[in-house]
Formats: sequence, structure tokens, C-alpha cells
Amino acid sequence: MMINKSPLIYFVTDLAIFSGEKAFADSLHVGRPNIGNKQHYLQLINDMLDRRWLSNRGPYIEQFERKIADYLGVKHCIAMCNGTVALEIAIRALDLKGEVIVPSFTFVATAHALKWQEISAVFCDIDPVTHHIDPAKIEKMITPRTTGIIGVHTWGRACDVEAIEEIAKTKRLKVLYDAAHAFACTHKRRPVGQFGNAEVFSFHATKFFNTLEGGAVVTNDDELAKKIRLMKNFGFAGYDDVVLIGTNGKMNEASAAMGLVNLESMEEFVTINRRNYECYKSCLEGIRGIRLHCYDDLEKYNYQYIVVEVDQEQAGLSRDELQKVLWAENVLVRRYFYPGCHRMEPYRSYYPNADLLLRKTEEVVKKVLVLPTGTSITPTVIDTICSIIRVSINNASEVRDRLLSK
Ligand code: T4K
Repeated sequence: MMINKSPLIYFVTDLAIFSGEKAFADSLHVGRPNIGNKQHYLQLINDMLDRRWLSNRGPYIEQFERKIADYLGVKHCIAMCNGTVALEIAIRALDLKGEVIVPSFTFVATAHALKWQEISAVFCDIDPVTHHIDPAKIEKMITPRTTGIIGVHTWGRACDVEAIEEIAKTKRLKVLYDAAHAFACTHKRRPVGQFGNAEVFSFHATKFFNTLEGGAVVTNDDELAKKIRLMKNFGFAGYDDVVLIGTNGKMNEASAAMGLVNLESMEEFVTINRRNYECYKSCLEGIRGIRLHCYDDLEKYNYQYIVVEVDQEQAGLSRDELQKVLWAENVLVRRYFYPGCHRMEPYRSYYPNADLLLRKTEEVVKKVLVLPTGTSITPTVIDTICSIIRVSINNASEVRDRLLSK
């Protein structure tokens, strides 16, 4: 990575939208993969090739599942090919049908995993501070067709599991958590993975901990785990015996090997992410209109999401304008989860007026920007990114004029 300008000499005319020159020679992405010991990985792949065992019930997969279950303190971990299929299978195994309550402020996979099986995703508004499904609004969404609630542990912080599970108990609903963001995080000192009827992780390349592509369902429910195991393997109970409808949700050996290697470096990933977070915290301090989503010291987090909210009135620039400036500088920040699932197909056609019930979601999707972090990002880079934000906001009217003239 080459940084060809010092933050000390930044003036508004140094920004790429004025000078045409970018601050970073290479693009800085949200979600560059964290990669553990490459030599160890190559050795495992070599052994796998020698063994000629690449998938079904391979030794790496079995080892990986055991290690994840032990790490999370749960009875069962069923590794999968990705988080989306893991969600689909968990939903099916839980026998969810009719309507399921879910936040719209999530990656579209959460809603699609329901709709894929003709279950209606009923979108519930979020708490504008935590960005989590708002339990106070869940009850109003419950109808006789409701069978479950999916909470999403957005940005790696657990949603309000106590309130959700209380509602679920009273109304006899199942609870599934989309924990795609929250591997290696805790809630009230308990690892995320231990809550609800089951929880689902994503181990996609862009996640803090990855298996190239991958995911898992974790649960303490023996019967459910058994069903999920069958479902992820076409329903096979033996070589020739299919006992239920299933799909192919299996993780392969190369992914499991990546998981085993990355597990060894996980604490290092957390340390780097935490350092980056602290660095953003201090560099963004005092920039008007920028609010960093803070992590507390009460829980363990993976610090994978550096989330800021841009207050247009105070900053003088909208979130989208700031994104344009950063993209011009090769900093590929993302507007997760814009525009909200309810404004994506097929949901926007089903619920054209959903925005009326999703006031807070509508506000939040216009403000959020996710900044780059992970092991590929250094404090010097963070300092420069924050300088670009600061200079842009301090010179908001010139920046806006320039953007309009482009
Ligand atoms: N639930 C939630 C709450 C989720 O956030 C997700 C996934 C899921 C469920 C489903 O889990 P999976 O089925 O994916 O396991 C990305 C990821 O593809 C997706 O996994 C993730 N959430 C979502 C939040 O982000 P995009 O469309 O932003 O990906 P993309 O390709 O634009 O990558 C983001 C940045 O990362 C790029 O700027 C480049 C960089 N990158 C990406 C890859 C794949 C790399 O540097 N190297 C890479 O190998 O969706």
C-alpha cells in the first residue's frame, strides 16, 4: 500500500475530487479477508490432496465442528457451505412457516432465507441507537400466522435476547439468531451462539473469521441438530436411506482447513481490529456530524465493523456525498444495509408502504457508513482516512459544489 500524501499537508484542494489524484494507490475495501498462517494452510491443503478426501465427513470438517462447538460452549456445530444456506436450513429445521418477524435493517440474505421457502418476512423497526430489532415493536407485528422471530446481532453486538425470548415464550414462537457478524462476541459474558433455539454464523471471506466461504448452525438442541445434519446432506440417514427433504449445505475440506488455521490466529485478528477501532475513535473525535458506534468494555467483541453515522445537518455533507469523496480517494466505504430489505425486491412490491412502519430503519439507512478495518489496515491508513473525512466536512460547501459540478 502506498500513501502518497501526508495528512499534515491536507487542504481541501488536495482531495481527489479537486486534484484528480487519489490518496491511496490501492483501493481500501471494507471486508478484506483476515488470513492466518499461510504455510500452515498450504500444508493442510497438501495433506488433503494426498488424502484425496475433499468434502463429505472429511477429517478437517469434523475437527472444525468440534473446535467451534467447544469454543462457543454449545453442544452442536453443523458447518455449512455459507451463512445463507445455514439460515435456510435452520429455518426449515425449526419448522418456521407463515410469517416470521425480522428486521429490515440487515443483509438481504436474512429475509431471502425466509422468502426462498415461501415464508413471509415481516419487517420490524429497529432501535436507532443499537440498530437492532426493537422488542417494543415486535408484539404489534405478531399475527395468528407468526411462527418465529429472527434477531440479528448487527455489527457484532448481541440484540436484546432477553426481551425477544420473553416475547417468544409468551407467544410460543421459535427464536433464531442471525449471528453472521458476531463470531467470538459475548452477551452478558456468554458467547453468542448459546441463545435462542439456534444461531447462525457466516464465515464468508469478508467476515472477521473466515473459511473462504462458509457458515454454521449452532444449537444445544439434540433433535434439532440431528435434523439439520440430515438436511444439509440431502436427507441421507445412511448410504441409501433418505428420511427427509434435504439440500446440499456441506462445508468442504479446503474451507474447514482455512477455518482451523484462522482459529489459531483469531486472538491476533481481534487485537488488530481493536487497535484499529481505538485509532478510529481518537482520529474521528471532534469531527462534527460524525458519530462512531462505540464498543463497550463489558463484553468481548470482534471489532470487525467500524460504523459511523453521518448527521447531514451538522456535517454539512450527506452520508452519500461523503461516500463519493471517499470513493474518489480509493477508500471503498460501504452503505450497509442501504436501502433496507423492505426497499428491495420482492419485498418492496409486497409491502409498498412498509416505510410507514419502519421510521427508524428509514433514518438509519440514510446515515450509516462502514469504514475499512481488519489486518490489512494500519493506523497510518486510518489517520489518512479520518483526515479526508475531517477536511471534507470542514470544507463542506466547496466539496459539495465540486461534487455537483462533476
Ligand atoms: N446475515 C448477515 C447479517 C450478513 O451480513 C450476511 C453476509 C449473511 C447473513 C449471509 O452470509 P453468507 O451467505 O455471505 O455467508 C458482503 C458479503 O458477501 C456477505 O457475506 C456479507 N454478509 C455482506 C455484509 O457483505 P458484499 O456484496 O458487500 O460483498 P463484496 O463482494 O462487495 O465485498 C465487500 C468488500 O470486501 C469489497 O469491497 C472487496 C472486499 N473483498 C471481498 C472478497 C469476497 C476482498 O477484499 N476479498 C474478497 O475475497 O457482501
